[in-house]
Amino acid sequence: IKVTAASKKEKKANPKESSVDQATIQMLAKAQADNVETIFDRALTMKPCNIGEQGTCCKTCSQGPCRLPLPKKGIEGVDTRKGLCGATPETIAARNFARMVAAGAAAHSDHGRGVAEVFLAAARKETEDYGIQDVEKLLEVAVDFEVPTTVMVENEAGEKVEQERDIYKIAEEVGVKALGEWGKQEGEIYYAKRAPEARYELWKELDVVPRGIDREIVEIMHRTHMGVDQDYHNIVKQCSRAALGDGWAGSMIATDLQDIMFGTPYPIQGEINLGVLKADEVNIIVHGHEPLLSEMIVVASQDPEMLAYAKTKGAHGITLAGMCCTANEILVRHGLPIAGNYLQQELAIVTGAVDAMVVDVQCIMENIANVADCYHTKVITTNPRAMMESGHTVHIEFDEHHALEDAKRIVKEAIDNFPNRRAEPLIPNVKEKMVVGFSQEAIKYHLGGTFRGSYVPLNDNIINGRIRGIGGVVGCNNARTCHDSAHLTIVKELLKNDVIVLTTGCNAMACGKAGLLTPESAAVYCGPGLAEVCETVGIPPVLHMGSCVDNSRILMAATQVVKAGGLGKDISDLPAAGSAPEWMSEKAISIGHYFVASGVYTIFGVGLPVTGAPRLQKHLFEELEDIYGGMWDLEVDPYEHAKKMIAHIDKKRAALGLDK
Ligand code: CUV
Repeated sequence: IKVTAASKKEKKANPKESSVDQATIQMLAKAQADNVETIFDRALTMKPCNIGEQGTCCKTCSQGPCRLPLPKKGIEGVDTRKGLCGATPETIAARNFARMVAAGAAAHSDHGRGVAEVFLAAARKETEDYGIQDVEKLLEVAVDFEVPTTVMVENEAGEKVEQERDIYKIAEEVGVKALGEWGKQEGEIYYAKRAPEARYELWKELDVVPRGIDREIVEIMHRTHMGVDQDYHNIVKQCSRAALGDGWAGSMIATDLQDIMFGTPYPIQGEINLGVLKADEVNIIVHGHEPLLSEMIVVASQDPEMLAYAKTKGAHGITLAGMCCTANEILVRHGLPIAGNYLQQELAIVTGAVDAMVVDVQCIMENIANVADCYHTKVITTNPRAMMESGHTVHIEFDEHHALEDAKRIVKEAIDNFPNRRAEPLIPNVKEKMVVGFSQEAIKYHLGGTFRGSYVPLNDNIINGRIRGIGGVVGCNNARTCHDSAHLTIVKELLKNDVIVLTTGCNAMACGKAGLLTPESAAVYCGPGLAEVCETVGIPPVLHMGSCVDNSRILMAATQVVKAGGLGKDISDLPAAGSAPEWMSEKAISIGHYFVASGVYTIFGVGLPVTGAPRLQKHLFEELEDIYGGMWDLEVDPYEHAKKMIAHIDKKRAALGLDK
C-alpha cells in the first residue's frame, strides 16, 4: 500500500470518539494504520473560522473581506459594527444565508432539470433506455400541469365520447411544461397549488409564490451583490421564493418524474453498511445523487455478459452498492444495498475492496481521489459539471441518449480493475437489514387501514394520541460532530415519546445502520402508542422516504395529512417538526428554509451561520413564526433538540384542542 506522508503537526482522530457506527470506527482505525488521512483527522487538525461560523464575514466585494464577529463582551447598547460600505452584520449574514439557499436550490433544481430533460427525451422516444413505468403517477402529475389526459372523439354512431390519450403524448406535454418551470419569468409554478389551500393563499398574500425556479435563484445572486438589497427582512423574503421553488418545484419535479420513469417506491427490504461489500466480487459504489446514471448502472451490473466478463477476471460476481443519496434512490426502488452515508465515503475505499467508485454530482469529497491513490480504487467521474483534477481519476461521460452503453463501459472499467487489488481487502463484518421505500403513496396504503387510499386512519391515531406527532428528521453528516450520534439520539428520543419519524438523506442511513428501519424496532424504541400502531400495521417507526430531493415527499405527506381532516387547515397547524441534526451542505439550508416557509418548525444541530447577527437570528427564529407559522431554531445538544421538537408538537396539539 502506498501511503500519504502525514506531517508531525497533523492530529489523528480517535476512532471511538469520531463515530457511533462500528464499521466506521473499524475502518477509521484501518485508515490510520495504513497512514491514510481522512476527514476525521483533518477536522481535528483544522479548526473552523470563528467569524465565518457566525455568518458575519463579508466577501461580496474586494474592499474586504470585512469581518464583523460579535464583540467578546457581547453587544452593549447599539450595535455599531459595520463593513466598509456600511453593511450591518444583519445584511452580511442575510446575504451569506441567501447565497446558501441559492446554491442549495440550484443543486437540487439542476438535478431536477436533468431529470426533466431525460423525461422529455423518453417521452419523445429519443432514448430506448428510459421509459414510463408508473402510468398512474403520470396521470396524476398531468392534472397538476394542466395537461389533459383524455380527448373527446366521435364514435361510429356519431356521438362524442371521451377517450384516454396516448400516454407518451401526455408525457411529452408534461415534460415540456415541467421543463418550462425553470425558465418561467412570470406567474406561478404549477405545483404551488398542490399545497393546502390556506398555505397557497398565504404565499400569495405574502407575495412569495415562486415565478420560475431559475429566476428566483438568479434574483438572490443579484440582490446579494454589493450594494443591492440592504434590508435583511427583504433578503429573507427572497430566500422564501427561491427555497419554495426548490421544495415545491425543482426537487418535487425531480421526485415525480423519477418515480414515473423508474417506479414509485413501495416498501422493500435492503441492507446497509460497509459489510455489504464482498471480498470475492467486483465492488462498484455509485456515489452522488442522480438516479439517471445509477439506474443504468443497476441494469449494466446485472447484465449476463458483464457477469461472465467478471468471471474471466476471477471475480464471483458484481456487487453494486450506493453511497449518499444515489444510494437512497437505488435502495428505495430496487432494494440495492447501501455502503454508507456521507462520512463513510473515504472509508469505503479504505476497505481495499472497492474496484470503482462512480460519482456524479454533490457531496463527493475531493479527497476520495487521494484515498483512492493509496489503494487500487478507480474513481470514475461521469458528469461534465463535476470533474476532478487528479490525474488518477477517469472521466466517462454519461449521456442519456446512449445511457446503457455508457453504464456498461463504466462497469467494465470496474471489472478490469478487480485484479489490481493491492492487498487482501478488509471489509468490516457490519451490516443491518431494513425496510424502506415509504413514498407518500406507500404511507397512504400502509397506514390507511381498511381505507387503503386515505390518510384518515393516520390522522385518527394522531387525534387519539397514540401518535403524538410527526418528526421529519433528515440531512447530512458533519465532521464537526460525532458521526451519526446526534441523528440517532434525536430519533430515539422522538420515538420514545410516540413521535413517528419520516426520514431521508443521511439520517435515513444512520437509522438504517442502527436497526431503526425494521418493524421489530418499534417494540424496542417506541412509546406504547406508537409501538401499537407500528405493530398493528407492520411498519418501522422510522419511515425511509428516499433521498434529499425526496424531502418533497415529506411536504406532500404533510399536505395529505392536512387534507385528510381533523388537524387544522394548514401545514402550520400540524403537530409536526423538522430537524437536521448533523447538516453540512448548502442544500440543507434551502431545505430548511422551504420547510419553514411551508409552515414547519425546523431545528438544526451543529450551528447556523446567523449567530453573529442577532436581529437576523431573531427574525428567523421568532418573527417568521408570525409570518409563516414555521420558524428556524438551533440546538446542538441532541436531547434538548428533541425536547424542543416535542414542545412544539405539544403546542400544536394544544392549539388543536387535542389531549383535553
Ligand atoms: Ni442529498 S446533502 S450529505 S447525500 S444528506 Fe447526506 Fe443526501 Fe447531505 Fe449529501
